[in-house]
Amino acid sequence: MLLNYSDQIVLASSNLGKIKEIQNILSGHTIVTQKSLNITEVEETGSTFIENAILKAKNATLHSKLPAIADDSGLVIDALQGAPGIISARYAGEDATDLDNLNLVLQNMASVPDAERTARFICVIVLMRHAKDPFPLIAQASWEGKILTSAQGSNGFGYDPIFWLEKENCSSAELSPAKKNQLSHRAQALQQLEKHLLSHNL
Ligand code: ITT
Repeated sequence: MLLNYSDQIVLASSNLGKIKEIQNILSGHTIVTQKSLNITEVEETGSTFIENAILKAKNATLHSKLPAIADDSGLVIDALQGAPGIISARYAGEDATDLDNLNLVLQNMASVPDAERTARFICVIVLMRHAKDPFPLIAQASWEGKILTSAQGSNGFGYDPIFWLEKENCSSAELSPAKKNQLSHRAQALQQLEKHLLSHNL
């Protein structure tokens, strides 16, 4: 099945921060959200980013009969043995806010020295053309940083205020949205996806 730039693609996400970034980065495509099609979220029962991204994309393409893109992402912190990882969105509990999650990371990192505060954002993007697509397009990327000892900056979402970027000398919440959309894990994964689309002639 061919995927043309004019085709609608469903975005299998309910996270407004992600939706805004993905719509900006994929501005050449026609993106509709799963919410606008009344598609309910699927439970993220996988134990890896890739499994959860496939679950989300499959659910959205099944119910919309349109190609679907999903993003499963999170923060992986070395000193916390990879936590919050795949449960980044619900680290402090099922109904936790971004602020609750961020504060729990700060608390759990309180005694960790600077040199051991290394971390990365991970993003896995999956595009499925239909629910039985045997060859989903998959792109994954990471973005290296360090965990700050207190929040700074107000752009972005999630853990951006505590994610320090050595090269940029600021937190990812202090980057402009345009700059974050050039550098981030999500930006890198979506650039790869565009390359896959071109190289597979899709
Ligand atoms: P959907 O499944 O509906 O897309 P979600 O928020 O539940 O939304 P995930 O399960 O992929 O999505 O969890 C991603 C979490 O990781 C997100 O809620 C943030 O806490 C964090 N995260 C991912 N990308 C981020 C970014 O660019 N900046 C800050 N935090 C990010």
